[in-house]
Amino acid sequence: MAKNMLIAGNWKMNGTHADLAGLGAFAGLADRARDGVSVALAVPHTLVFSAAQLSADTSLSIGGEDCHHKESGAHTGCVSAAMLRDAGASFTILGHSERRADQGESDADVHAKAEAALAAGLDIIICVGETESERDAGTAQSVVGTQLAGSVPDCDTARLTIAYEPVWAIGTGRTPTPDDVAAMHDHIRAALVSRFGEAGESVLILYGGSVKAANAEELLHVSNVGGALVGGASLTVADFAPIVEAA
Ligand code: G2H
Repeated sequence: MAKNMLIAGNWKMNGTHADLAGLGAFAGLADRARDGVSVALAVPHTLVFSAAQLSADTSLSIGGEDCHHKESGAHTGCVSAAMLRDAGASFTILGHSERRADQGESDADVHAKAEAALAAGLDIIICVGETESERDAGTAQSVVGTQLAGSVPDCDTARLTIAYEPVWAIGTGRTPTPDDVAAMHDHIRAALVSRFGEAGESVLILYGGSVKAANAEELLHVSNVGGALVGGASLTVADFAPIVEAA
């Protein structure tokens, strides 16, 4: 039986309202995806409301790329989970390595944000992944295990997705071998089952890092890969479509 999958785009700090002219084509991909395949797009905060309005009544889910851990207050420049929800988001990415690196987000920060997002009604995609030096040192699995333990809150696992994104593969065009992806996804699955019991078996574990048309088919069929988190190749429907179709 074909497995359930999520193909999620992550526009990062890209896109203006002019780019939403193509959103109908993304929604069309979601509507035409095979049974069991969900399609989502995380967009900059400025686009969430319009993207959610434009994709209402389609199968495309719109989400944010981060949220603050507090509901409201004196946090200039920040956006709360409730604000994302109010704008029409149904999920948010949390703990992306770019935020862990650029904003110094810790596992505890991601944990607090995740609890806030869930409380506001957002589903969560929590990102984990090792750096190149950690992989070279042979500590990739323990690094990812620590990130999982510290970042993932106790929660309804139906609202939780994990994205494994090796930092050295993000935006570089380099990807781990299918065997390396399988080893890490199996490791993450074991950690989820140990933490959540049988419920941990059905949490989707996405692979992220330079996913594109040329490697999607191979990566999506690896053991315990439940979809992809796609950055650069989610910016145009022409690049994104073959990835959805490979799922
Ligand atoms: C990893 C990924 C999306 P890209 O960050 O989250 O980006 O596909 O550009 O490597």
